[in-house]
Parts: sequence; structure tokens; C-alpha cells
Amino acid sequence: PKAIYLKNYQPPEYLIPETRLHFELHEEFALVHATLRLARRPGSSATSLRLHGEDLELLAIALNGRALVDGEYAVDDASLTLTGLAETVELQTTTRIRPQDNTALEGLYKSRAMFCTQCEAEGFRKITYFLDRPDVMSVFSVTIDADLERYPVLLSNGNRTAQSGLADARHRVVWEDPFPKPAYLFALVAGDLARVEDTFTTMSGRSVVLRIYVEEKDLGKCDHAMQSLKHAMRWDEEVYGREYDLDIFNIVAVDDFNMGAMENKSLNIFNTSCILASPETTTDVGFERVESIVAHEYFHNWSGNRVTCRDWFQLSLKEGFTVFRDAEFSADRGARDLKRIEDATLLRTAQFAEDGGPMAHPVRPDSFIEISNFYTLTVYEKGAAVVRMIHTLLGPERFRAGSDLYFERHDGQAVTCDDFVDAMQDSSGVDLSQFRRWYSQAGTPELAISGEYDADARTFALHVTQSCPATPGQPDKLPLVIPLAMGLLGDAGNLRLQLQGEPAGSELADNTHRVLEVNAAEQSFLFTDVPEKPVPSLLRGFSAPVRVRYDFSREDLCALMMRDGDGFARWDAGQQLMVQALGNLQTQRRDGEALALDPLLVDALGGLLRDEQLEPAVAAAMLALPGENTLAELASHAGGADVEGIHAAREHARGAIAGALGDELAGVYRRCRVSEEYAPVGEQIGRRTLANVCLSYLATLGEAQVALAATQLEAADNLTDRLAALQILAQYGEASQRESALQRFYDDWSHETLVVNQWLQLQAMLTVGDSLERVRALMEHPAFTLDNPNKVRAVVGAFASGNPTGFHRADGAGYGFLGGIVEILNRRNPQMAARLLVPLTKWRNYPAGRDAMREELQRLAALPDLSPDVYEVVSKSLA
Ligand code: DPP
Ligand code: ZN
Repeated sequence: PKAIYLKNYQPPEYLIPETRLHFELHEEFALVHATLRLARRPGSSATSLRLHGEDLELLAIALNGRALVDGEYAVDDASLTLTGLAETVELQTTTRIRPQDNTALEGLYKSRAMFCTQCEAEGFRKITYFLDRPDVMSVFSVTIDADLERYPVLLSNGNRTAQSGLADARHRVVWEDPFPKPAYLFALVAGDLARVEDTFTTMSGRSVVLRIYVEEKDLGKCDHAMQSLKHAMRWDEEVYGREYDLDIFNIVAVDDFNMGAMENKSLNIFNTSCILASPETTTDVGFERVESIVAHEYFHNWSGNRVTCRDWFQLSLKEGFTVFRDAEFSADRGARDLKRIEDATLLRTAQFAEDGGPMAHPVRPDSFIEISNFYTLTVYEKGAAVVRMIHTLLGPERFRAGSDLYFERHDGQAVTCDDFVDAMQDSSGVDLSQFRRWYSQAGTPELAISGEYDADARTFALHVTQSCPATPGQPDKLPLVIPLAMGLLGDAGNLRLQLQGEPAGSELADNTHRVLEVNAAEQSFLFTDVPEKPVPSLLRGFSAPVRVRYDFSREDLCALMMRDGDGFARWDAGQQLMVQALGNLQTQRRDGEALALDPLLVDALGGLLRDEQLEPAVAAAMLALPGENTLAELASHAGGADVEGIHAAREHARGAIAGALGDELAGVYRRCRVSEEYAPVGEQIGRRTLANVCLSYLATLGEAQVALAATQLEAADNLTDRLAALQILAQYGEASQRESALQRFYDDWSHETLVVNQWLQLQAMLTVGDSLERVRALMEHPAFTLDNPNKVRAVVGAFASGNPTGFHRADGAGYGFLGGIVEILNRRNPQMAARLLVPLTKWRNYPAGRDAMREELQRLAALPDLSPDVYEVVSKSLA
């Protein structure tokens, strides 16, 4: 497999203004008749053309109505080449494909009883010969023929323009999409589906029909998604001025899906796990995920479909922007600080690890072997953080003007990340030339900050040094533009700020919040008229995807945690205090000393528990210890992660906190229990989350407290409380209690696939007993199959990334297990296989397992027949 490079981008020689497809769907195969109108691109003089095509059986080919014979075209396993072409031609092909055998879930495939498609990024070439690249946009018309009884519902993009009966109990439906689109946005669905329907009236008064198609049994689980869709449509009108552009919007739920969902024009296809929701089958977190993914895919209609990417190096153009849009939507719908906490945690834990590892790449990668491997946290989440920084630098009004200009300038085009930044720059007048380095430079920047108070001069200086570690192919880094949101905390609260050089008495001067623009390797910012020595509150709201180092004392962190004016900064200070405390426990353990948790931390947590004014959701986030993966990521910079030590320190801390604050925890648990009927709304969610955090601390205290979980499991009317209780029983209960609770739960819910998947996942992450044996046994369970990505993620993925002590067990068996699964999936579902491998690629961070992890990668590297997906991950992580 060979890498392709952004610098080698060439526009296509031919365009395809019009595409007509006719599908004949059968039980053993499908026939695809394609008629493409090809037009030479103005400026090109090419007379030959190479179309993409994989796993296709070419049955017929004609140019301008004349059948071609051997020698007039060439076919290999990836393409069809035509020569001697005029300026415009009509190409007709008939290909036979086998959706039933398509286990990679790319192109046209079967999920249970229905046909569906996934074409992003390069799946369309498995359907028919085409220029399968996003800068080739075509108007599609699609005819689908299928058996009427098995597939009464036939869907594609755009509007349904005809339907008719055919011989042999078959029928035909025709769909036409007036908007030119790249092939990756094509979609087709055929199945026996039920639907719920609603309507939405757009800001200009047009009525849009909204339909969600599911299996009949799931009809009762669509309401939340439908409401989410309507909220998203309204929000995009209000916040971005973007209106939906067709009279119909369809969503289809499928069980077998590699991703979460796909934004195909007017026919979004969703993983059932990201669309179905009910109190019995979906946790609070699940409800929020459905809302944000429905919104994300809907927002793509503008940021992705109307304006798309020129090439796949620009993936973050649509994904970074759209993640930013969905994050703001969620923040507006719920609690902003909490959303920032969640996103920062994801970025710091997983994206920083990616950015510091062998697969590190810029938000706009320079090269790739297999684009599927680049649907990463860097492209999505760091990309969104980059857009957020533009938003912060410009302010909301100028950002909106920039987005208006972007959509107006590029509607109907396939463009680049630079085009996006240009629009922001041109409309605002803010020079973003240095800022653009965020798109080309990989790695997590670090700000080393120190503070200096001069009591006589009443000044406080912040000295800021920025640096960024080397990443593969990028040894040297240039300074970035980093918006550093901050404040200064004094004894009685946040201080008013006066920056040197700022006009005194200006509107800003009354403020306790500033965004400093860090843009050089070394810089100082001087605050004047500072009446006391302050504690700086830094990187408020996680204003940039960077690490900050500041030598805070434990007392400083406590002060920020209890009193800063910024919710995110309070949480963050608490996390830093916890990281220090957990680090000390690890040291004590390594030195064979008795473990003693920092009493300052215990006091601070006690203060939180006694503060009845604090929002429950915020309290819950502040009470939760940083996760084992977060701690491992931090430790990777200090000689490597000691998985056992991290786990032991964390467990000790949980027990010590519960021991010291048992009464408070029990009191808050009782006070927060929700007695009203379940609703996935912020206030209830906050109380449930807090109650379950308290319960999980209490459970470390022994039998009597574990019994609380058993009672909760019995009484619960929703999955959130049930799963939280089951997890505690399974992790802290006696073996017999564990097994019977798990078995009973399965017996009660075996008919609900999505619940069973969560049950599988919970067990894959248990750390009692032999985790790997448990996981092996789960794979033998009738509810498990390697063919369904959700199940593979629930068991194998959750074990490898959510059960560090199990996966990193000393004998290396966890690594061998994962490698074995990757080997099986390598050909069956290469995308899944490559994704599962990610935990192994972090081998350099784990001193104890380093050799065994590397050896497993080397074993995989030596296998014959590696898919490009797996090859790329394995070879880059060994390099
Ligand atoms: N469906 C995936 C997403 O929306 C890829 N476009 O992020
Ligand atoms: Zn997306």
C-alpha cells in the first residue's frame, strides 16, 4: 500500500455533471446499471480517464450507446480506464456486486434484512465505476427495483418522483436529488421498515416532512430523535441562518454500521445505537448522545453537503466545523460548563494521546495510506477546538459574518480548510495567517506559565513560554496563536483586571475575565493595579487544545476549586489537585509506604458535598476522579504509565474518600434520588449522575453499602440507574451476587439488542477476577457476533481501552488477544480492525508492557494479506 500526499493534489480531468443509477436488488447479488455523463473539465486536455472501482464484476460497457469490446478499455482490481475520449461522452456500465457478502460494511451491504449503504469516504467505488472523490459533484437520479414483500420501502437521496409495480411481485421507485453532490453522500436503503413522521416549518415558512425509519419493534423509540432533529433545525436557523433545502428529510436506523451515523443528502443513515432512545434501553448519556449526533448529521447539510471538501485531506473542514456546531448546540440546550468539561476530558485523554503517539497528524493531514484511518479525534475534536479558537478570537458576531461569507462564497463547491479561514479573515479583517499553523502542525502545544507579583508596584506578571513536542515528520515547530482565557482570583473573589496597555476605564476594565493572545515563543502580560497576590485562573473554558504548566500550590488549587468564577476552571483545578494526590499515592505505593490521601483534597470534596447551592451535575463532575486513561496519558510524559499503580492509587483514593465522607455521601445520595417519573432532562440527569457517583464511592465501604445498589437495581424505572447499580453489584458484590445479578439482567433484557450491548460492555470493563477470561467467555455468548461492529466495540473495544489492568496484564495475554481479533477482522472488516488496534499503538507509554505490545504489532506486521487499513496503523506505530 502506498501513501498519497496533499501536495500532489490534481483536479479531476473529467467531471460528471449527471449520474443515473438503476439498481436491481436480488437475494444473491445486485445489478447496478450506471449512466454517467462525463464532461472534460475546462482547462484539461485529457482524452483518457481512470475511474475508481473495487470488487465489481463488469458485465457490460458502452460509450455513447456503442458497446465496447476488449481492448477498448482496461479493468484492474481498483479501476476502469477509458481512452480516446471526446469532450463529452456518455458512459454506460452494468456491474454485478454482492451486498450479501459485504462484511466490510462499505458500499452497498446487508444489515439484517435490509439493504443499506455507507459510501464515505471511498465506498461508492464498490457500487459502480465512478470518480469517487469529493471534488466531483453530480446530480443523481436513482431507480431501485426490488421484491415488494421483502423490501416495501425503497429510499435514496432527494425526492421520490415515481413508483410502479413490476412483474414477479417486484416494484420500482425512482428518486431524484436536485443538488449536485459527491458520491460519498449517495445513499440507498431497501427494507421492510416502519416509520414515524413529523413536520417542520422552516424560517421561510416551508413545510418539511421528517421521517425516521426503523424496524417495527423500535417504533416507540424514535420520539427523542425526532424532537432532537426539530431542535437542531431551529437552532441552525437561529444561530447560523441556515435553512433546510428540500421538502423531505429521512433518517434510517441500521444495526450493522461502522460509524455512528452518516450525513447522506436528505437520507441520513444511523447506527441504531445513535438514534433509538427510550428510558428502558438508553442511559442519560445515551439520550444526550442521540441528540448531539442527530444534530451533527443534520448540521452537515450545510457544513459538509452544500459546501463540501475538495479532497480528503480537508476532512476537518466539514468535521471540525460540524463538531464545533454540534457542541455549541448541546451547550445551548444543556449546561455549557458540563459540555466543556466532557469535551476537554475527551481531548486531553484521547486526542492528546493520539497527538503524542506514532499516528500523530495535523488537523489537515499531509498524507495517508487509507483515509478511513483519519476519522480521528485530531480531525474531529482538535479540528473543532481550532474552529472554537477562531470563534473566540473573532467574537460571535464576526464569526457569524465569517460563516455567512463562507456559505455564500462556496455554496455548491468542494473547498479547502484555507477557504474556510479565508472567509473568516476576509469578513472580520483579523489576520489569521499565523493562526493557520494549527491546521498544518501536529502535536499538543504546551504553555509553561509563571506568575510574579510585585506588592509595591501592585502588578502581576504572567510569563508565558510556548513549545510543542516533535511529531512524526515534524521535528521543529513554530509558535501558534493561542487564545488563553483567564482571570485572577483574590481572597474575596475574582479581581477586576487592568492589562498594561489597555485603556483605563474601558468597558473591559470592569471585567474579571480576559482572553490573552499568546502568539510568540515567549511573552509576558502585565496586570496593573492588582491589590493582592492573586491565584491565576488559566485556560478557562478550555480556550485552546493545549497543556498548561503552572506551579500551583495545593492551597492555590483548592482556592480555585472552591471559589473561581469560571465553572470549567473550578473543575479543572479540582482535577489537578486529584492528579497530584493520586500521583503521591503511587509514589507511596512504589516506595512501600502506607498510602495516605491528601487531606486537603478530602476537605475540599467534603465542602462540595455540603454545598447545597452547587448544581448536582457540576458537583458530580467535580467529585469524579480523573479516569485511569487520563492518568496514564499524563504519566506517559513522566517515564510511562504504571497501570497497576494507577489503578491501585485510584481505588485507594475512592475508599479513603468514602471512608472520610461516608455520611455526606449517603446524605447526598438520599437527597438526590429522583422520585418523579423518568425524563432525560438536565435537572433530573444532574441529580441521577450525582446520586450514582455517591453510590459508587459508598460501594467501596462494604456489604451494607453494596446493598444500596441492589435496592436501586430493583426499584429503578430507567436504564441509567439500573446499569449504575448493576455495575456496582458486579464490581463490588460477592461472586454469587455478581453472577446472579448479571444473569437476571440478561434474562430481563435479552430481547433488546442495545441493552444487551451495554450489558456486554459493562462486563468487559469489570476488573474483578480474570477479566480476559470473562471477555473470552462473552465472545462465546449467543448475544455476541464478530460481524456486528457495536458488539465488537462493546466487548473487544471496551476491554482494550476501558479495562487497563485487564488489557495490560503482566503476561501480555491481553495484547495477544487483541492482536488475534484484529487478525480475524483484517479482511472481514478492515476499518474496524484498524480502529481496534489503537490501544496497542501506544506501546511506548507503557514501560512494563512495551516489549510484549511491540512484539504483537510485529507479529501482525508480518502477516500476509494485511489490509491497507491495518497495514498503515501497524507500520506507522512501529516506525
Ligand atoms: N458520518 C460521519 C460523521 O458525521 C462521517 N461523516 O462524522
Ligand atoms: Zn461528521
